[in-house]
Amino acid sequence: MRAEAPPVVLTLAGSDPSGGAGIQADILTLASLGCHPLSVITALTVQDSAGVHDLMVIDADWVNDQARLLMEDMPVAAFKVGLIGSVENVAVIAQLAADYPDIPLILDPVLASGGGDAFADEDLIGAMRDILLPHVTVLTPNSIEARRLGSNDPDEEDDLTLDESASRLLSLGAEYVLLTGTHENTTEVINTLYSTDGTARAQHWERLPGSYHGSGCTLASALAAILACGSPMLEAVDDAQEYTYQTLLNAYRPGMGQHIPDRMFWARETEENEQAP
Ligand code: PXL
Repeated sequence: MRAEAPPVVLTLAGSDPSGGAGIQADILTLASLGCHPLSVITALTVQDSAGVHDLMVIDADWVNDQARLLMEDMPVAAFKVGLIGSVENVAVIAQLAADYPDIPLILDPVLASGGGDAFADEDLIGAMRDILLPHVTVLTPNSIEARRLGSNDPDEEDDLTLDESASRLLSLGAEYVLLTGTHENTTEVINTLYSTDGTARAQHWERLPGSYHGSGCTLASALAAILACGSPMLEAVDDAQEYTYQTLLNAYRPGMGQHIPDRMFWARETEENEQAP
């Protein structure tokens, strides 16, 4: 028996039975990076690697009960939040975060599936803005999510620069914003970490040719895992991006839809490690 348990990370997210995104992506990522994953399901989807067919949101009392029981049992080192599903679930998660203010919370603001199906309406987005963002340690929006969350006026949204969106998200209460640039029209993918001290740190990544399912869930979970393991913020942001990039380089296509990042790339047999003594 091992004396010490690995760091425990609690993810609250939706189920993607295809194993590409959602809580399944979180569990794989957290385990791959050496953490013990706790998983509270906020919603079920009917989905394959090509797209989402249906969504059933879990009752907020059930979300609360799942999380609260675990919090009494185990010391949680980080929270990761993905698809939330309802205003009531936002309130449950905000109260959980308020009751455990020392636990870092990484929020991937999932507003739509990769295929564009809506996962959040204006009320839900408003609740995230007003009651959840004040508890967020790192928000990890893509550029579309950053513009939507950063503006409550759809006419203004398209004109909003990424710097302005990020600065609004910081002023709404997020401590850091790691804004990913996959959807922008740039040769390389530019991810930028904005922080409340006014700094912005951009990192450039090779733009890979495929279409991937679950890269955002992977990045946010990797960040939660690496922070839970004790890395300081800037190092954790570097390492989470590097890990995600490796999962995309090793992505595979098990079905007829998108590629799935290989969160366990290091555990696959390659010719190299087969030959190792
Ligand atoms: O990738 C965003 C995402 C998050 N969570 C669930 C999803 C998806 C995308 O389809 O289904 C449950």
